Amino acid sequence: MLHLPKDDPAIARLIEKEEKRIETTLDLIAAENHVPLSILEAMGSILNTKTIEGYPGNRFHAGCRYVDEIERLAISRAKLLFGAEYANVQPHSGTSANLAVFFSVLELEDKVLAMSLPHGGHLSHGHRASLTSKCFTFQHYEVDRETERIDYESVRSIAEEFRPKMIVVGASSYPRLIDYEKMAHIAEDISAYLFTDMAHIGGLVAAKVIPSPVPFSDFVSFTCYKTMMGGRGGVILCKHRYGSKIDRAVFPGCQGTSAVNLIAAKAIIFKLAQDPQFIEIQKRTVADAVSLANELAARGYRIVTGGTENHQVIVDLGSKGIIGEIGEDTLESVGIITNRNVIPRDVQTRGTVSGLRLGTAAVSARGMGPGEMKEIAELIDEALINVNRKNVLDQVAQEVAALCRKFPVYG
Ligand code: DSN
Repeated sequence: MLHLPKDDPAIARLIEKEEKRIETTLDLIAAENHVPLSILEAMGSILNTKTIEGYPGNRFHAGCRYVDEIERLAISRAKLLFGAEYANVQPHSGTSANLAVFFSVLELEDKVLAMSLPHGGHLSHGHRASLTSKCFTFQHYEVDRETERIDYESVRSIAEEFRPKMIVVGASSYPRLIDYEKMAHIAEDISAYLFTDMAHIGGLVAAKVIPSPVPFSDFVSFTCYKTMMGGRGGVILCKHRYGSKIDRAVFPGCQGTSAVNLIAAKAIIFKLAQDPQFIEIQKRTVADAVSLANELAARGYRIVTGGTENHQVIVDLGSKGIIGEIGEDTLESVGIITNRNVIPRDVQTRGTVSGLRLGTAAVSARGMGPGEMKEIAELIDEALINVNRKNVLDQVAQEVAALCRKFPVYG
């Protein structure tokens, strides 16, 4: 930073502290990742200047010659990477993308079926706190009580009775693969649109490490900063026949100008995602999650659904008599960054959060593998069984810092 320390020393100092925090802690937040430096360069570049209402070749402000090329590149690379017919790269976020999908083909109060939030769904899938629930009539499906996995027969029977105009599939806290083909059949049989929110798993899908929802869905949304390893912002993929509706729903429907610096970052990660190094990281992300789940299970932690097939490991801390908040705070105190998460069984004991959601995307991007997952599970366990023993927590913190030093984020 050349100029910020002079213009605003307070913010400059806080950025330096945040950089140090990132380097010296283990990021196990399932919705975060460490991005290539080229992404940071693009996001902080001169591209911040341009206002771009409209779409390439049809803007409301002059001077868009180069940014049109950038947006066209982002669109064509997104389509190529995911095998999609149409892409809109302007959404500011995953929730903005989801709003645009809803408003593209639904009328106010239309019926939508989506996954319940405590069972893994997302706020923007019709949670009562979200604008989406005020605009549309949502019903939610849940996971099976025993297996904690989607029960497709139950989804079918709710769908046949409720007759939604759209079915939403995809989750922010669900460690299992989803059978998109089955969901597509359910949607098709009641003439509903199928909309997949793959925000969390976009990078794994891009690398073909897990199955893609794109061939089976009318609409797919995702964000670029989770497994995708890119900058901020969302993307919508859809069948060609919905393209103009999606474009109108994004701009002018839900947004004004988009952010060219973020669109450039999206274009960059869609290029880098074709490199063997990206694919290797995505493979390692899933392998690391499986190792971490196994190592924690071996130490007596109940893993929601019994394991994982993506980057997430959802731990039921109730199996150790700990509430999620204590787990999150204790781990943060030793430099392991996680988030407490409501899990399906919490629905029976309202107000309790007994889950801890872990994600391996960032530690795998840092180069860590199965040996480190064993070490991380040991460190998590050591901290959580000693929540009130400061001397033990101090020792664990030192070991976390040593592990981080061996795997620098930016060297
Ligand atoms: N959707 C939120 C999460 O999963 O944590 C943030 O992206």
